[in-house]
Amino acid sequence: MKIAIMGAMPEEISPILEKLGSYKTTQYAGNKYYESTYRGVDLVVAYSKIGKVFSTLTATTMIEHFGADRLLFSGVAGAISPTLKVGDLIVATKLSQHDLDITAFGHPYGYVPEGAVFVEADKEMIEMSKKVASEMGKSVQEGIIATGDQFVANEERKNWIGKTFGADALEMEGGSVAVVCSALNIPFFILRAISDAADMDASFSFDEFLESSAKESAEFIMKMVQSIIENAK
Ligand code: 3QA
Repeated sequence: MKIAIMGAMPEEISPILEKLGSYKTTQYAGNKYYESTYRGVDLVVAYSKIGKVFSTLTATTMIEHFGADRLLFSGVAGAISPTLKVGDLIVATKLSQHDLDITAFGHPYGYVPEGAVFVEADKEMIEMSKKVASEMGKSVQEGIIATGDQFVANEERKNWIGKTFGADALEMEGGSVAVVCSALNIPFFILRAISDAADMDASFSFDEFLESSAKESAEFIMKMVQSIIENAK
């Protein structure tokens, strides 16, 4: 077993690296990859840089180059659902690309031929996250995450994404990581802690809460990793 843990920004993985303590660093394709063992299991950790393209590269690299056989994403997101507040955790049930648009040909938003509007995350790990949450005394919402190459700081755009995809939160990497993992048959789990509400105050809220929310997410991800390892024994 080799578990990949990825984020998009340094802030999203630094709490994980701190927890690991020691690791081996490898430079590959313009990113740094950190390899370590945790409770006897191999891990590879990295941040991709922001957006769908960089996250695609990193997810693919973790699987194809480093040999990861499952992938967990930890990071922050903008809330769409009014029930999600700063610091709250959301587990993605399925993900879509909100900026993928060939609707001129009569296709729905987020769809291209031979693709799918939604990619579903691994059901076992979602199930497991409920147990982990209750053990931690935390509440975790499940929901749909929409991904696109935009930092959304606009109520109208956010509402459109919510309505069009039934999405509860939005970010810039989950949908592309989902496509990679699904194509390569790698079970994946995408967790985000809310940093902002994707509205006109989003950039200020993001700056204020990136670190604390990223930490919330990372802490939960490490408990998930522990649980995965326990389960495999
Ligand atoms: C935003 C990060 C990107 O990796 C996606 C955060 C939180 N709130 C969001 C929102 N819209 C879209 N995505 C998000 N992540 C990068 S821009 C800031 C870069 O600062 C999730 C996310 N409202 C760099 C300093 O100049």
